[in-house]
Amino acid sequence: MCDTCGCNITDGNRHLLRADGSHAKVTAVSVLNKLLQHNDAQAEANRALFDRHGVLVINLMSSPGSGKTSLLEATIKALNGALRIAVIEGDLETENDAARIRALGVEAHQITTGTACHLDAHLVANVLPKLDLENIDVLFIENVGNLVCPASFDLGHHLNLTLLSVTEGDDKPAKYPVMFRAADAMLVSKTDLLAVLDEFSPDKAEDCLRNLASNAPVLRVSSKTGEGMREWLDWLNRRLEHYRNLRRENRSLSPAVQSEGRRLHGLARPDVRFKPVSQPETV
Ligand SMILES: Nc1nc2c(ncn2[C@@H]2O[C@H](COP(=O)(O)OP(=O)(O)OP(=O)(O)O)[C@@H](O)[C@H]2O)c(=O)[nH]1
Ligand SMILES: [Zn+2]
Ligand SMILES: [Zn+2]
Repeated sequence: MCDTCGCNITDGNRHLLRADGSHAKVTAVSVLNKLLQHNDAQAEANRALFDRHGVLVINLMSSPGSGKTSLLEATIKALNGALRIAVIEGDLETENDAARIRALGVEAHQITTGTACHLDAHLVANVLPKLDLENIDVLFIENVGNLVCPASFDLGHHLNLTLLSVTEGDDKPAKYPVMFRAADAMLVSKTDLLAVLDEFSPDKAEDCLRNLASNAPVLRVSSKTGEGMREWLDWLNRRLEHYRNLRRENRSLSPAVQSEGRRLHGLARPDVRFKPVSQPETV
């Protein structure tokens, strides 16, 4: 899919393909492989920066319209200043989501990806100079609405949060295992609609997740009614405490970046022989 649609090349990493020719004389697949190596190196640099400032970074992923921005709005309101939050928003087009967050008095920066259906580490790095990391406890990165690609790209974050709204069907973890296997927690969102969507079974959704050998917690939340917000905030606070304890020992957290998703991007097909690649340039 993405190796043919070209979504691996973003405004963040396009410069890596330019005139010096370093990536110009290789096959399309090995170009993509090199871009992924650059992405991983940039992600490590991003994470090291977050760790220096003690900022816990959470990547929010789900299909379009599952309620990511609404969850962030409800979270900001419920926290009522108890944690210092900042948000990076990823969408193909528009500043709408960042504007919604800013309306609540919270710093938000929008990345518009144009055609790319996921964020990458370079796109995130481009906005980091705008953030006052020393005065942020938790940075949420709302990824582009897409149930496949975002799980394949390390942004330098620490945790993955995957939303599944009750309007999407309870079999989504089975159909999109790449995304759900990556989740450090799965949020079943829009639970207020369960009253009219009796075909959605939260238990079945959880069974589908367990069938992926995941033991990630499953939280049920409605941003509209506030149901489940306490459990969600408890999870968030526990993860922040855990992260801070790790940082005291100079350790950190790494997300589960999905190699299967890379295969979907044509980067690790067993039938493809990669040319040797040099180490990424300094990032
Ligand atoms: N009933 C109900 N509707 C919700 C809830 N959360 C979000 N919605 C609605 O779902 C729609 C999409 O919500 P968003 O928060 O914009 O979803 P998103 O995942 O950020 O969307 P993209 O950024 O476009 O992928 C909006 O009309 C919201 O009002 C909820 O808990 N209950
Ligand atoms: Zn959104
Ligand atoms: Zn993609």
